[in-house]
Amino acid sequence: MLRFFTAGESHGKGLVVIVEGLPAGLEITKEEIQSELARRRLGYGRGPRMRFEADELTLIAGIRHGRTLGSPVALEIANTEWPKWEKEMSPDPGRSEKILTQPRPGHADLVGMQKYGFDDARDVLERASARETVARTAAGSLAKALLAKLGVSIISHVVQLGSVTVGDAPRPGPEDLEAIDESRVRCFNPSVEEAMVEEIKAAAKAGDSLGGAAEVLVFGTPIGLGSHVHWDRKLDGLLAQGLMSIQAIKAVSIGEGHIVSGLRGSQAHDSIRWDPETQTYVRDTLRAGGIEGGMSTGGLISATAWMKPLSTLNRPVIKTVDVATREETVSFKERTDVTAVPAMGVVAEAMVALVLATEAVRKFGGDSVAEMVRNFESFNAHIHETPSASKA
Ligand code: EPS
Repeated sequence: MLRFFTAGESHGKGLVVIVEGLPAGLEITKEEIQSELARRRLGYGRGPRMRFEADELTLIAGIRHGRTLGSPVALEIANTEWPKWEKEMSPDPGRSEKILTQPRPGHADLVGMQKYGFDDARDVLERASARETVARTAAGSLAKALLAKLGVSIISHVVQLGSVTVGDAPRPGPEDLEAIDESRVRCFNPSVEEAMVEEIKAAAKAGDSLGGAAEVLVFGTPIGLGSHVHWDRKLDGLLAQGLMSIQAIKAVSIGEGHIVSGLRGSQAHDSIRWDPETQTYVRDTLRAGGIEGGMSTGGLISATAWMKPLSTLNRPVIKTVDVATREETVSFKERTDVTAVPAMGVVAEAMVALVLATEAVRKFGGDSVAEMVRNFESFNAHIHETPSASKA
């Protein structure tokens, strides 16, 4: 079984991630992981911290001479800002001189303080922070490398930023990722890119924040990841959980799930045809997003995640209460991003990769990548024998 754990606070010494269950012999380099971390920093509208905080990566365990050993992989991403925070975030006994008693609405602050019995919101917000997505992105790069061995590639693009959407613009293909990453908002439709940037500029001027949505597309998914047999094995459910767990995500749709619910059944499904040329079953539409009955159909997977506008604003206007006095106040001003939607797409790719790699390991198994690929090829060689209609 493939699983991963992250640890680390936003202004702590660093983040660590352990990925367990990767087969042996997977080629991976520090540069590959580092380049995914760099992609997560993209996007117009990020705060000043993106300029001065470097994601300093160290491969700690599980990789030797550029290949996984089959043992747990441990990675560390140091916070280069640590010297400034060493006293405030010290693990040694003591107490902060700057207790935060004004929980910011929309964050984990208040309920986290109540649940864990803290009087300092920093005890909650440090771990709730989306800085943790650095560790997920690093883990996701390993999952992507494994999936690539099965011919799978994953991209994302921003489909909404604030009130600007891409509309019916054509979907990008795997070869378009570079162009998407070059866009200031990671949007594939150049005609709306400027409007998105303008909306970010206007929100920044007003000290406000913006949400939006990114679609993740998966090309070349094997048939049959996930299962219909149990609620917690359904691939759409697993993807929804993975995406919803990203900080500030409030809605997830698989394929056109958010649209087809308003249509008639005759308009809401993907018809199936046999393609003699490729010797595969094909669905020409993407309404189910490549997943039927909780299993991947082998077609393009589409999953979209919607992010709320970040709740930390540069203009403190949202009402809250000082928990020390119970007096009304406004949410304190913390340096923040205007929007993180372009970066969220990269994190969403990582979560989708981790879910799919977990299911691929479950289905094809194998202690080495070579064994896993053999199992995968064997499954593929027989896939269209059942049902045997094509032979009739
Ligand atoms: C974050 C708030 C900001 C972001 C941070 C996530 O941090 P700060 O208030 O220290 O500037 O910059 O994101 C990252 C550091 C990162 O690497 O993504 C939050 O509260 O979630």
